[in-house]
Amino acid sequence: MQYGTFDDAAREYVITRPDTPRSWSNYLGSTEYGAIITNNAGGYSFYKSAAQGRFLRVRFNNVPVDQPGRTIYLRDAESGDFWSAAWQPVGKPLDEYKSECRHGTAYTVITSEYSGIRSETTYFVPLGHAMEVWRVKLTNTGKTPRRLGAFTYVEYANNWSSVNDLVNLQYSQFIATMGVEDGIIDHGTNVHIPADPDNFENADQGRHSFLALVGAPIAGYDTDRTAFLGPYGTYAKPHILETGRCTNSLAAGDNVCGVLQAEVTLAPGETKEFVVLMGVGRAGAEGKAAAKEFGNPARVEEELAKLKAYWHGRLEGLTATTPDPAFNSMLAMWGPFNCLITYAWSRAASLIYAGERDGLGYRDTVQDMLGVMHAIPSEALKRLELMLTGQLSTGGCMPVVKQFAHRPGHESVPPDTELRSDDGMWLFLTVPAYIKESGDFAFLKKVLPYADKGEASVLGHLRRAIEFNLERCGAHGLPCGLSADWNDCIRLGAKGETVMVAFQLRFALKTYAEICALIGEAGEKAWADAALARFDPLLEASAWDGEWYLRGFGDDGIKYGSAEQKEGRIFLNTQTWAVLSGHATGARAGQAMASVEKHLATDHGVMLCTPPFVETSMKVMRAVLFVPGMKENGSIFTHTQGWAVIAETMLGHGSKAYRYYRASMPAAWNDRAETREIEPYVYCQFTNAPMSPRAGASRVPWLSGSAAWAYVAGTQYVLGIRADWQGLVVDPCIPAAWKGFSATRRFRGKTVKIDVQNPNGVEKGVKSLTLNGEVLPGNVIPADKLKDENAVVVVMG
Ligand code: IFM
Repeated sequence: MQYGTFDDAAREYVITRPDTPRSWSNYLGSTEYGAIITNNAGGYSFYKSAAQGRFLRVRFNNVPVDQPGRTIYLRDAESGDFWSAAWQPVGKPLDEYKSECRHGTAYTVITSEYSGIRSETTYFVPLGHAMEVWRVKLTNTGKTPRRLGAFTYVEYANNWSSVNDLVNLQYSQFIATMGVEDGIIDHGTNVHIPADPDNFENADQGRHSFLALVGAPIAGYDTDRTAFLGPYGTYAKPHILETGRCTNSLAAGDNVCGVLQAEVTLAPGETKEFVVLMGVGRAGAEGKAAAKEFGNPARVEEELAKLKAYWHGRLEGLTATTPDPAFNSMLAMWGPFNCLITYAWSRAASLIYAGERDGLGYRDTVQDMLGVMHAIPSEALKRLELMLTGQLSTGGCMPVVKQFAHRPGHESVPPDTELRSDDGMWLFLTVPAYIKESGDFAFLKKVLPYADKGEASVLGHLRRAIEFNLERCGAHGLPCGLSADWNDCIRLGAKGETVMVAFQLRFALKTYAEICALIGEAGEKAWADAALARFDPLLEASAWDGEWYLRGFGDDGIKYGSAEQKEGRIFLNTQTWAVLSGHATGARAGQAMASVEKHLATDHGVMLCTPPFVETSMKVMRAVLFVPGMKENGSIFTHTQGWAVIAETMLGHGSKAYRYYRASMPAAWNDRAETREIEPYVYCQFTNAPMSPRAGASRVPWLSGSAAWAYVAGTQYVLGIRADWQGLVVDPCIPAAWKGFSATRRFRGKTVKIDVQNPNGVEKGVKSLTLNGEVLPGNVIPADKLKDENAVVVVMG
């Protein structure tokens, strides 16, 4: 079943049926002012942090999940009939009510047609502003004049701590104070204590937000939720919509809302527009200034155009057209947009991440940067530096770097048992990704503090990360798992060993040696080479199970991910990372990946492990906590799909790699959206595996490691366009049936247009590469040969 279509030219997803299986959301704003909006205008808004800067309430896991939101109620003054400008919350019958939602690049447009009135509401956050704009256009499509009431409804969080707002009611119900100044609503919390704008995390400060409506006469307001909804009213049937007139209630304590009532008269065929402005600050100051600035429709239009240009620019690091329209839709917008949003909000704000967590998880954040490096290398550099200062002088990493409170050089060191064995290993992907993208080798010499004490060059940080794991090995000489490796549900502790991190460590040593060779650090290279020479035989001796690689060893010697076991006999990650790390090559790599196909591949992608855990003790294998086939207990964990795809491309299997890629690609499920249930335009944390009663249903959309790895796998390994130390590599690995594809890549300030031809239907291999008419050897385009505009022709064969 299909609920919408991709409009690639506009970079929008167009939802034509509002009754989607779940609320399908989009992100507005920036890390200064964030907002989540759904296809029915549900969602919430926050200043800097969904956890500590919440001022618009959503009641998580509500029915439906996105309410309350940003509602505009419309009411016919003659008949008293009322509806909402998005299908919900009023929910008129769909044979009388038509709607369309266009989710775009940080804006959403919702149109409706009901009873001869067309509405179009555009929601966005102007660049550089801590406020959102709702531009509302109303058109009378009928033959008689109409008198309408338009009512905004937002429900405020009483406390800017989202948890306090929803849970600590004995406090938060008694701290809100509402006011109205010049027709602008002022929502105040703790208003008798001073603001402390330089100390964002100080919860004890007075704060305000405003709500204004400009462009139509205001007939009244309500700020008391009970006055508006009525004690037994609902969002679908508010008391005031039945009476037709606001009561000008000024709430103090209890629950507070923002209702502004505007009167709009429309002649047949006439269109009128007004603008609603909601943002951070006082009604009398920031509210008034916003109303003055945005009272003019041309100004609103100009800001919207600026916003689109800004985001489209961010998406243009790479554009491509392939024979697969679904892949094209992901490449045109949703793949890179998903990466940029995940990079911005980490795991802090969605309809699932409900604002209880803040801060940047180490491993997630370092991986998220991989998906945006080609688009925003200088921004990503700042984040990378922050994360390097989250590394401890022991080489381990703070599990979470608190971006509002992080104090490099002064953090206390958590015990080893709270550290993750993999955290520092991700730096060996992201530091090279930055240098390859920018050519900035000097970064390796930049000195940055450790989180607790001392400092080192970036190269020194990398060495320390390797040493951390080399110094913490178990009985087989492999790294200890500590509180988790990539898998949060595998707790191998200070003695049990992780084969996944063993492969990552191998990758780290190889990469470190490569970097040192490039910058002439011969001694360091020799150190890494020697460690690698000792490490490979250890892996060979202990990690191979016969047909695939083990997952790890418990401190009691139990082998996880072994054919000897009844549950969790084979895991995906150690097969893919054996190949990615360069440890498994040739027949051995082929055998490991053949086992993946035989035991783990499904129509939705490759399962994390099988069979799922039911009886295994949870001491180490905490996946047993989950329903079989969900999350770490054997689901199709989307984050890991990219690694399977990359491994297959490294083996030259273009058709199989793309089969895996497409299986978990959201757009490929657009015409079967009822199976996946979530947004068909974004990645998710996992899809239920066949053994789950919810097989095929996907969960935790938007924010996960999946976005970055899917983007890296699709663009850098399927299309094969990736930055390298000295230039841009073009090394496609595609389905034999593809006759070619074209792409444009921005690289170190230059534009490179690439035309890939595959006349003989091969899956991998570059026969010739021509740059601006000059035939070059191999598949690397040297950076120093690039002009401002370049034409590259690659013939596969
Ligand atoms: O790797 C983790 C990630 O850090 C958070 N979500 C789950 C993944 C697998 O456990």
